[in-house]
Amino acid sequence: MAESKQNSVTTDTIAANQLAQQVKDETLRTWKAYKKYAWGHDALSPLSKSFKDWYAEPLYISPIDAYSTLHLMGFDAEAKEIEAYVVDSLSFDKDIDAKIFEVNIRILGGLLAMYDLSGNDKVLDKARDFADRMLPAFDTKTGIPRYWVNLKTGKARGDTVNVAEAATYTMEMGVLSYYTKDPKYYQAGKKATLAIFDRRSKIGLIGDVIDVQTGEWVGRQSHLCAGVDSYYEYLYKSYLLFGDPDLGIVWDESIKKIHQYLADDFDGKLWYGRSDMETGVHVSSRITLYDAFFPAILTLSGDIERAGKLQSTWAWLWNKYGLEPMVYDYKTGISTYPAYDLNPEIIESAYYLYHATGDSTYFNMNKKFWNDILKYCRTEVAFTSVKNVETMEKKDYMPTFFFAETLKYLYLTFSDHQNKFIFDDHIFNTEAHQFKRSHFDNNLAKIRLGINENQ
Ligand code: DMJ
Repeated sequence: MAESKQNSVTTDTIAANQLAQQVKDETLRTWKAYKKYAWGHDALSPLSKSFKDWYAEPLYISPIDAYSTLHLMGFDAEAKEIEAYVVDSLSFDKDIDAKIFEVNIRILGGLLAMYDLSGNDKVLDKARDFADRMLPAFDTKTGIPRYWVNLKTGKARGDTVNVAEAATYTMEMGVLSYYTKDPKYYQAGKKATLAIFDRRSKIGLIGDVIDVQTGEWVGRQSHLCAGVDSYYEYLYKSYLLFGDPDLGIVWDESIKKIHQYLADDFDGKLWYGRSDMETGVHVSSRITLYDAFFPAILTLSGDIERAGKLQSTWAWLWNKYGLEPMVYDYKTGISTYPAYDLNPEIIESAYYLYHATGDSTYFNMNKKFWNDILKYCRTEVAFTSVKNVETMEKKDYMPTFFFAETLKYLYLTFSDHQNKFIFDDHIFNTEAHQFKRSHFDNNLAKIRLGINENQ
């Protein structure tokens, strides 16, 4: 018996190593395609073997997103090449209006992880320069940033934002404050977060869309779906990383309300739907694949049982189609937006659960998800999004987060047994850029981030 167990462990280990190697090989193949067809631009168009930029001028988003994954996988030459380009050739002095939420999690988050991993002071200078260009957006009556900011002029516009766009800044801004010893960044991010929480209803729920000047709710549905998701994610993760008790209080209050008003047992499965923020009454069963981040946060906060139950709901949905639809109504069983854009969330949650429990169910989930991605999204040179998970018709676009998140979480799952990556010493931003917890001393954070426990 002992021998056969030994053999089976060995066989499992070999299989896991092979999967990890396969993800690495595919990452390198995809990176080479980006370099060949899209170098210097934001994203690869894998079918036309061309590129797409988000704005009139490129911001180099794919490489900045790819760096932390290439580094983690040991592709040192490729990572160094990105670092050198960022330091020597990349200027953010561009007359373009950038979406503040997206560039925060991808560019500022990516640059800060690059600094955390490389220790290159010039990278930190770039990150600070970029954040300084973002900060004018936070100059509003509420402290919630406007939607767009011009990177050259600082002129901001867009007074209506969703909650994720309003308040997903504490981690990047906190890391920057820690390293620059200037609290202004964290204070701006925290002010925006508290501005959302302070506008909760009598029963303690928040809405989903807000006016940054008046502070009035424009959308009054409460949920944790796309458009809100990372607000909750950053409450807990930033609390863990910096030890700010204010964020801990907001998280504790919020998570109770989420379970009380949004959880919905339907057809033998656990879902989290949409409720009216004033009454708590369920108003919609429309969910998005982004919501699959939630089992990961539940796992991180120690709620493994609930995380496992929810994760099995998400795996069921994936397996219903063979990939995951972007928008789905769990009561009608219909997807109103059936695209799959190579998103990472369900894979991220399976990774957290596998690491926390060692249960092979979660390893096998990610093996299945990876095999489906290989089957439906792999192209001659890279991977691409899918227009419709019912027909598997392909789009011609590879989002930058495929490098940052999806490939990384797959690799981490399959290489978890190698113990090379110390999960407990890391926190990922919402774009999966990793930061070492041991780099952030909570006592120093109090000073550098301006955290005042008596506030
Ligand atoms: C990523 O850009 C981030 O994870 C964001 O928070 C929402 N999800 C996308 C990828 O699906």
